[in-house]
Amino acid sequence: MEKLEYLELYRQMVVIRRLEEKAAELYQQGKIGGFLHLYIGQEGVSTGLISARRPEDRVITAYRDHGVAINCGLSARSVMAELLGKSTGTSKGRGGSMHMADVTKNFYGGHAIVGAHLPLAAGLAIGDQYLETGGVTICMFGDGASNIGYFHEAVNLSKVWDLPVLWVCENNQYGMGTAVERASAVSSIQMKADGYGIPHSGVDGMDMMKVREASLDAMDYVRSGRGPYFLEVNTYRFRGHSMGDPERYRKQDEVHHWQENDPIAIFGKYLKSNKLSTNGDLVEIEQKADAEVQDAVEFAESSPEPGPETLFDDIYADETVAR
Ligand SMILES: Cc1ncc(C[n+]2csc(CCOP(=O)(O)OP(=O)(O)O)c2C)c(N)n1
Ligand SMILES: [Mg+2]
Repeated sequence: MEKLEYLELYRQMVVIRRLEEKAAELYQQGKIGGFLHLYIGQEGVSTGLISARRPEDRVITAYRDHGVAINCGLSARSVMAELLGKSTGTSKGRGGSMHMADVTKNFYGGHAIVGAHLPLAAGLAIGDQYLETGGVTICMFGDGASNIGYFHEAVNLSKVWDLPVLWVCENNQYGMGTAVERASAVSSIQMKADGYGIPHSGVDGMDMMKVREASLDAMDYVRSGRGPYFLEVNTYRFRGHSMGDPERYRKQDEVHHWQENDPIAIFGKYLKSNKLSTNGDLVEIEQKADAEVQDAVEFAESSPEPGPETLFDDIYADETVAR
């Protein structure tokens, strides 16, 4: 990578962090409705992973999706407007936090039902295999999703048909308030791939560069036509499952231990020790990120809500568009 590409990845991580800190504030002010699941602490996962994709590769994820949206190239403005339910949002204000999406950027959302998007990922991959586009589908999901039937159906068929899909489990140690070992027969989630004959590996998700390297290798494997690959990324969410989680299931010492391995700080240190940036460069990026987020809030707050006349839009596909 060139120096500017490294700095761009730092920028993405900081924008995600600042955008979500702001979203938490707006939620507390009652400006965001519904659920709000923050990605804070996990930014290194999607940033490293999506830096390894080519434009033809598709991305699909669960409801902890704001960061993934930013990494896929959706603007801070459109993400913030969606959070506020405004018509200028990525899903015209109809989806909210859990339903960011933009197919023009090959980002297929944003899915609220745990595990339900894994069969959709297999479907996207069948399309690419059939049309020989060379595209790979990157499917991100949580540790909790690996206990769901959909997971097993989709992962199994992906190997039966050798689909071009990269399964990425973000093991953040908990599914809501339940620790992995209380819900999963194996706490190393990647072992589940053995049951379906799919090669797998694990990587430290707090180190964005390690995630990027592991993702580049995994994407090469899938792109070569050898079928699916399974990557487990070990990570941690610094905040509760969603806003209002009293977090009685984990100790503050544990949270602090992980916070000491902040993915943004780790990457900042990497940039400086490899002489890819100075402290001044990083401060400048952080200030620009603050300004970008502030602009996104102003844009979202001044945008209109979806009009009642649009209530029945987007319920059925337009036949002419679908073809
Ligand atoms: C089928 C289904 N069952 C239960 C829920 C409620 N639920 C929402 S999030 C969640 C935990 C999922 O944990 P994980 O997959 O590890 O993702 P994380 O929140 O840690 O990112 C549950 C059980 C749901 N949304 N869908
Ligand atoms: Mg989890």
